[in-house]
Amino acid sequence: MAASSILFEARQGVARITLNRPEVLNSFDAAMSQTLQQILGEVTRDVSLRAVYLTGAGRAFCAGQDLAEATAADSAITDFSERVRTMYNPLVLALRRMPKPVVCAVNGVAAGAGANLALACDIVIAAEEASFLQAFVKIGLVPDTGGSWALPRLVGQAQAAALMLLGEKLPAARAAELGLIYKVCPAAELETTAFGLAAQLATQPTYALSLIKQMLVASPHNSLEQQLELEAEYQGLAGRSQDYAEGVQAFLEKRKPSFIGK
Ligand code: T3D
Repeated sequence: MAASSILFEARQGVARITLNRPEVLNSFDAAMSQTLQQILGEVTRDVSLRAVYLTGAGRAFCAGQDLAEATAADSAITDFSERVRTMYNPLVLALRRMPKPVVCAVNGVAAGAGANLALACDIVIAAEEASFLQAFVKIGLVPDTGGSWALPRLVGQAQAAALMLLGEKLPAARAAELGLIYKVCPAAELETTAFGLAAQLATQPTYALSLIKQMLVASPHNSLEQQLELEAEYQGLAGRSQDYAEGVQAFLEKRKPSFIGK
């Protein structure tokens, strides 16, 4: 396993994952994608890890596909559809289906698949210097890694169209104004702010958080009636959880709840 292209550490109940190919702005080669897929699978199954923190090493978050690998004569994958299906789609699905919150700390430029990987996370906090770039069109490609799904939902058709068709660099502050990301903070505070949030989330009722994630994904497709029914169903599930029993008991006893994530 090319362990060094992805750094992993478990700390305070948080899976701390760092994209680590800073010399190529953490762009993805096939091995890095495979390693990240494997780690996300392990994190999904490990109940002791109750939140995920994703960031990049060096000055960038991620510059998308490694274009040197994509064009190498000896590249293992030559078909672009196959590359998207094997390298990127599984990452998006793993993040969206992760039964625990994922906080993304965008430390620098996030381009192409790198931008859309960030948008597949639940809460995105970016450094003031960071930017988001739907770089695909600049090299004659189309958005992938879920960008054409996430962008219209996050910022509406008009802004999504401009971002995807023009491929212009969007500064982090503007991304926050548009509602593309949660918020921006000074670079020096990014790690403390974003990791702090992940650590806090790791103490919360994880099962309810996982249901909330599913409600958010279902909401844009559902009618009001369908969403009301989903809320009723999930409230039934959450109401049978140990964390609900603890949350109510703690409220009545006027103390802080101690959630176990079940
Ligand atoms: O099968 C398929 O390929 C389909 C899948 C597609 C998924 C995609 O993600 S397609 C989009 C791929 N990404 C891009 O097109 C972005 C390319 N990079 C850039 O446009 C710029 O690097 C940035 C805007 C991200 C940052 O610009 P800047 O000026 O801050 O940095 P730089 O000087 O361009 O890059 C620094 C180094 O990183 C440089 O190497 P060097 O000269 O120092 O040896 C550059 O070549 C390298 N680098 C940056 N991005 C990539 C990369 N190397 C390989 N692949 C990259 N994507």
